[in-house]
Amino acid sequence: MRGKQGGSDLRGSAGRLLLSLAALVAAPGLRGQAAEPRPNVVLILIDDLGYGDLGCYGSTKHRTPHLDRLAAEGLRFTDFHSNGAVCSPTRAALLTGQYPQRHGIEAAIGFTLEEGVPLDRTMCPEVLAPAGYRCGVFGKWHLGHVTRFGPNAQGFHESHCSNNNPDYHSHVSRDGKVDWWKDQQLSDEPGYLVDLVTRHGVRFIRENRQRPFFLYLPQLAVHFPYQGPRDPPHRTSGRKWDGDDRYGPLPKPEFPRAYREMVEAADASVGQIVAALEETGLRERTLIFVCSDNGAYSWVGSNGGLRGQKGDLYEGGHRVPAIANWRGRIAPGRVTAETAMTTDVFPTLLAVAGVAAPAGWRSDGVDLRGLLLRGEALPGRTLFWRDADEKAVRRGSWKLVSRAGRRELFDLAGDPGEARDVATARPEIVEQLQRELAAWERDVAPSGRSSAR
Ligand SMILES: [Ca+2]
Repeated sequence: MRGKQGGSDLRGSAGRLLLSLAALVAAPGLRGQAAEPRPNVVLILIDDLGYGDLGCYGSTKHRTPHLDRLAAEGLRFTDFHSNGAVCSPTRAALLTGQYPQRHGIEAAIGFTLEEGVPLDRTMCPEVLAPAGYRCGVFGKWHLGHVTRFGPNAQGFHESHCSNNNPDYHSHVSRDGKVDWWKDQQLSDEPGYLVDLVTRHGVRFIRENRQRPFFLYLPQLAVHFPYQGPRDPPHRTSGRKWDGDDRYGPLPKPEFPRAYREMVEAADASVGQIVAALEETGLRERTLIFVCSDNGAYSWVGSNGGLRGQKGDLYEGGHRVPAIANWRGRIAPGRVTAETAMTTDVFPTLLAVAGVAAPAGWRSDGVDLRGLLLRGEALPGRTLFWRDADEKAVRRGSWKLVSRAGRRELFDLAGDPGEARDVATARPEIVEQLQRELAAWERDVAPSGRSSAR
């Protein structure tokens, strides 16, 4: 068929007519493409935000009108998962579209200069930039020390970032050093860190209104130290802040108050970013995606009744809020129970941008565009989490949690709180998930360690 109808057979008047018709059909599309620039992407990651921390996810403690509105005017996920239960693995998955284990990142990265996502791995901006995107990141990097594994070395054109979670006012990290870097060079500036992230984000939007951009805003809030905008600075340079003093200057009973102010500051930041998109006329040309990198610590935040907290492979550690908003493209008022993960973000951005995946690169995630734009169901698949000896596998509503030498099986459809272990009753499902886990571990392990880290 292909040979018969191919170009070499399009001879004579009939062939010319066919070519003319083809040109007529193609022309509006080509003109449309030329007239319409590629869409922008604003990716906002809120640090340690729990499943129950936003109004639109049931919080009665925090006022989050901007995120609630973004959800009401877009798509809200009820079954979205971070790849890790702590910061770095999820961030690695978000920007590479692959399981963090492939990059040797399974735990939170410390202050060592030797650990980070290897520079030879492909991150979103390295694919978007050649397609004409201006790429900026402002906030918490935490994918390796920025002087060695920083965002500019991974394709971002500009960055102003921390390695870790510095004091919100003094910008001193737990290692006793100022931690605020512009383009991988130490460059401190005064201000509450949540506001600095917003300020850089707004400036970036205004400066790049004439061309497509990818703006990644990994907010420092709501990770400790617990400091609202009006709380005092705490950490000073030259000593470590690794004991209980790492949580900030406040007595423990005041943590929830500061935490609320931080959630609300992150929400206000989202409001300002959206306002900047409105002001520049880019709202209809911009996909906004918001999610968290892991669950909340339950002594300050809420995981919405899920079991466990940050650091756990129960749902409270990795089921997180996620909101997609794109005025005119994503229908308002939708809620989806489709199961998605941070590895899905990269392939989704490529699809939205109309940019081909690089040769030889394969994502562990799926493109969510059909779900976002048309409400299409996602393909069935098995998802995996691992933090050293703690592991979890999810297929459909079944979830196997393996920890401390014990395997528990939960049916999340009727038991989202993982209260009833049915491993004994359903050994065949335990066996099947265990087999898939073993195969996944064999798959990710060999390339997970790099000598060039
Ligand atoms: Ca985190």
